[in-house]
Amino acid sequence: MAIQMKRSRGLFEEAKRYLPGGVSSPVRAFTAVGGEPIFISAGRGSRIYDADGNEFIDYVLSWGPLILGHVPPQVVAGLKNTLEKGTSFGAPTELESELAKLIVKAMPAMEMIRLVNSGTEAVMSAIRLCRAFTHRDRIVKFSGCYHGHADGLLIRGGSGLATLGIPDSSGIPSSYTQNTLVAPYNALTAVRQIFETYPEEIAGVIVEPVCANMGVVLPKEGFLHGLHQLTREFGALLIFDEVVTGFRLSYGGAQAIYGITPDLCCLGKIIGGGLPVGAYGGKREIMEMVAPLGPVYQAGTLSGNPLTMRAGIETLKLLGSPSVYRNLENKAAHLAQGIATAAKEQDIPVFINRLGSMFTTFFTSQQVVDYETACSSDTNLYAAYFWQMLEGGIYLPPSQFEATFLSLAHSDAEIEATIEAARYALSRI
Ligand code: HOZ
Repeated sequence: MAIQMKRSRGLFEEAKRYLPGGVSSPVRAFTAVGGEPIFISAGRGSRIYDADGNEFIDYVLSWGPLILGHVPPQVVAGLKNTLEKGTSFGAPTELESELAKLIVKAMPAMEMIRLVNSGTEAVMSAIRLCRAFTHRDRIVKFSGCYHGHADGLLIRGGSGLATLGIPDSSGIPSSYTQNTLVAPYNALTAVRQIFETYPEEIAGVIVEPVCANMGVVLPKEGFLHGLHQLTREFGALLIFDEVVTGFRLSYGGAQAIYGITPDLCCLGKIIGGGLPVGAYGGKREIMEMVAPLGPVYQAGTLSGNPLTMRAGIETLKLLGSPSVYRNLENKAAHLAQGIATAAKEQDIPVFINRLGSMFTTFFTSQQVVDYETACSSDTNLYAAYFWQMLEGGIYLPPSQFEATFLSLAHSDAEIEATIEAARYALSRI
């Protein structure tokens, strides 16, 4: 039975008249899976409801921030209370320190933080700071790692670029990217070669410690430690982009799991509890270079606004107990195993990369360890799977190169229903 999409289609036609591609962010247009997007009208717990009245179990969760599910009561109550007192002052409030304190306590690498409005802004500012601190210009990034859409980083960046098959964005002067050096993810030897070519010119290495934006790809043993060592050896900084993984993989993020202290770290998503947010932070001596203390300028009218701060504080408070992450781990492990078994039953080769509550089902028989192997996936098969799952009431990311997320609101019964839906979907593609 086909889901109803009449109203969504009408809304999409209307949206396309005013918004490029009808969307505010490219992957939402469903280009990679064909067809047209559903328009969401509401969310509650693990569920979303679209404009045609269809109901789905949501595994996108606003691309990661909603680890508690939609409209968690404590966050909503906090937001209502704060809303009545004013939404933005462009002046300091107590809430900023309260959120900062929670973050600094959870991630000791961040001795001080600066709050911004998106992950893109956090990364862009961290790179500026990294260059100022080291008095060097070159940055190393990895193909398939996405660090937002700042000019200098849109080279072989995963996520929407991978989804749409765009290697580098147009509109960026080559002078903006000439200092960006790209290595394959998980390839330590290539990174050493780059350092040996430019021994005194590399300001820093930026990495998603666990990739979420070429689909989920895990670091090989020793890769992150190797990066840490190389940056020590050559006097560069190590920047972890934990916009997705911070407070997602564990309360202390990927850095706590792998036992690495980056020099700078970028956050977003979960720390805003579903409202627009970003943050960058690191060692005190580095952060003290940020204006007004130091010469690195960065500012924002809505940065640290009370609503976002309140949503972030309430969210982090609810994530404080280790049982939260055990619970997420158990559910996600069961779901990923269920999908793997269903695929095996149908003789469909899939490779599932998972850590904690995020995973990707790659339609490939290869092990996915980097962007190249991620690209070995059969994206047509993924698209067919996506639509079958949607028909079955399951909303997955509309791209092979994104992560599937779970929340605390997903019940065991919903996980079972999802496995059942996957079994049926895989038998039909
Ligand atoms: N490519 C983004 C997530 N990795 C999608 C953001 C969005 O469309 O909201």
